[in-house]
Amino acid sequence: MAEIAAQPFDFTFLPDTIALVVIDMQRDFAEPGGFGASLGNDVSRVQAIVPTVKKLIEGFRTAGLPVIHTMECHKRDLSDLPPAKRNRGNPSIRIGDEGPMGRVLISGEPGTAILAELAPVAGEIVIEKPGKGAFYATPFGDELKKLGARQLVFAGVTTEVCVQTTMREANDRGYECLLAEDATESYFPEFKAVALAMIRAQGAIVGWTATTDQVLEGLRNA
Ligand code: C5J
Repeated sequence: MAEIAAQPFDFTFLPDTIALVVIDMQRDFAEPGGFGASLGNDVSRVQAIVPTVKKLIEGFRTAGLPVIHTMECHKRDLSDLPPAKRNRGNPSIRIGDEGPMGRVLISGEPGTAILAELAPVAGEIVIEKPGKGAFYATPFGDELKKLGARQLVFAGVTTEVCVQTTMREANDRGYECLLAEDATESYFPEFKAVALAMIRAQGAIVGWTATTDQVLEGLRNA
């Protein structure tokens, strides 16, 4: 067993069964004119973590370990977009509408793409998901089983929405989950802080947290 120095205590893993899951590092959440900005959010907070997410991805690639990317998006005919999701809130443009980067959060549109700096390389799994959690209505669970993954390191956005939802779903399915604290971000700093605290509370009730450097050091020592 190898270890990553983490909170609330060290995270143990087998080098053969660990994978990185990068949640929704899409232009729509990180760039002006996208879905995140349309809800009134400051997207510069998401842009700021890009170099750290890149470093984490490169560490997994260098170690020959799997990297899985998720994208929140919907079919062109909106058949997987419940009206309750489309009509929620008061965005300046709604999911499926034409925006400055194409149709908002629609599969294949420019704004839906993963940021160029973090783009998947050949062979990496990309999961398109219509919900906040990556297991709902996707092949994510089957892909994890095929990989034989048991421990998952998480990065991406936003901490308290898609990242936390997916971590909780994974935790309930028996995966041991660690969130890279500096490779995740929220539009609301206070929500990020509370989400990290919730995850590791009560003896890692949802999972562990560690910095990207701690994760990479654990991989190097494995
Ligand atoms: C949101 C996400 N916040 N990826 N999506 O709508 O967290």
